[in-house]
Amino acid sequence: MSATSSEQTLATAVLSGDRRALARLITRVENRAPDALEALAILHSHTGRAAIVGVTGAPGTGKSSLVNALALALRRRGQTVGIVAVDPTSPFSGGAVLGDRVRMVDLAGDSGVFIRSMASRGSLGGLAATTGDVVRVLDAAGFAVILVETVGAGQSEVEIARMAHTTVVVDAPGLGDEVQAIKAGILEIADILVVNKADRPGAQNTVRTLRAMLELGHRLRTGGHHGVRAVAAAVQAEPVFDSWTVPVIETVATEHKGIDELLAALDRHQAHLRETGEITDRERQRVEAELLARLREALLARLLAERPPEALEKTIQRILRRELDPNTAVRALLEDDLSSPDGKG
Ligand SMILES: Nc1nc2c(ncn2[C@@H]2O[C@H](COP(=O)(O)OP(=O)(O)OP(=O)(O)O)[C@@H](O)[C@H]2O)c(=O)[nH]1
Ligand SMILES: [Mg+2]
Repeated sequence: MSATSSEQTLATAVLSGDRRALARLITRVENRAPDALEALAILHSHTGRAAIVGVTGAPGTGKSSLVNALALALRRRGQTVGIVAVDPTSPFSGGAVLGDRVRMVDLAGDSGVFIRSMASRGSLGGLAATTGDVVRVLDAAGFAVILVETVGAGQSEVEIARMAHTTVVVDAPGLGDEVQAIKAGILEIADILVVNKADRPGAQNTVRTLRAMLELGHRLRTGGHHGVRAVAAAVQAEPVFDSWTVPVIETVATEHKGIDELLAALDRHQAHLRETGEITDRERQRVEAELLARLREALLARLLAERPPEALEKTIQRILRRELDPNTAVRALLEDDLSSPDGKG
């Protein structure tokens, strides 16, 4: 049997709902097994039906607890749920010790739920690309909702959050100062803001701060006090994006409080995306970003494979010795012309 036909068999099994085949294929996708690409190619035409929801936020805010509670609520409505939890790599994520981190045990044994934890360390070929492929497999496998949990710190995590149709940013009261910077970076990608741990002191403060930040962001986007014409121009330029008001929802994930409200907000946002046509824009942006990222990666890999293995290190050394400047080095590497004494042809 050729590799192609065994991958075809695996893809067909995934499409027919075979959970073991699904787990096996995802492992191959994670390992970037070359023949997994065959299966992904087959599955692609079966994707596009799932609602993809990103859940992101600072370490320990309660993302996993929320995902767990949301998944249970979705199951109660009869929807199937795929969960991808991307384990943190960032130094910030030492926040919650491993034993303290929520395991999604409530969902174990339910065949309508599939949970996958992905180790972000040492992920070959880029974490965002791999997560994108895992989500694609779950989409093709027919899960109605796919929840993707990432710690909202670092470029690739933000990139992952952007793959979602709806991005939920989770905050909580009583976080340390180091977390404020993380928050600033991810607030702007929020479609829905959640203040979890609303049972803790200071929750109302967090809600007020977030509302103020949202209000400020909104005013900056729409031109604010710069006069009617500026506002009109901004509204004209971006009529769709500003028609959604980001809600701030309080939850106590561990007690399943506020989950119905969160679910209602998710439904509203999905409806908004469809009614305004923004879903098409988002998907186009997503495809473009993904294509460019993969192309960049492939071109770089091809270029480096075509050059002698020491070319890169030699170039670095020459730049360090001030014999070569980075711009000239790039041109020389592209033209495969590093042999000439002045580093240029
Ligand atoms: N008091 C209170 N504790 C909560 C709530 N939600 C989660 N927790 C606790 O907060 C801790 C961290 O929760 P997780 O759900 O693991 O948080 P997380 O954001 O997924 O954490 P990382 O994935 O490590 O970034 C756990 O001990 C939870 O039991 C809540 O609403 N109220
Ligand atoms: Mg977690």
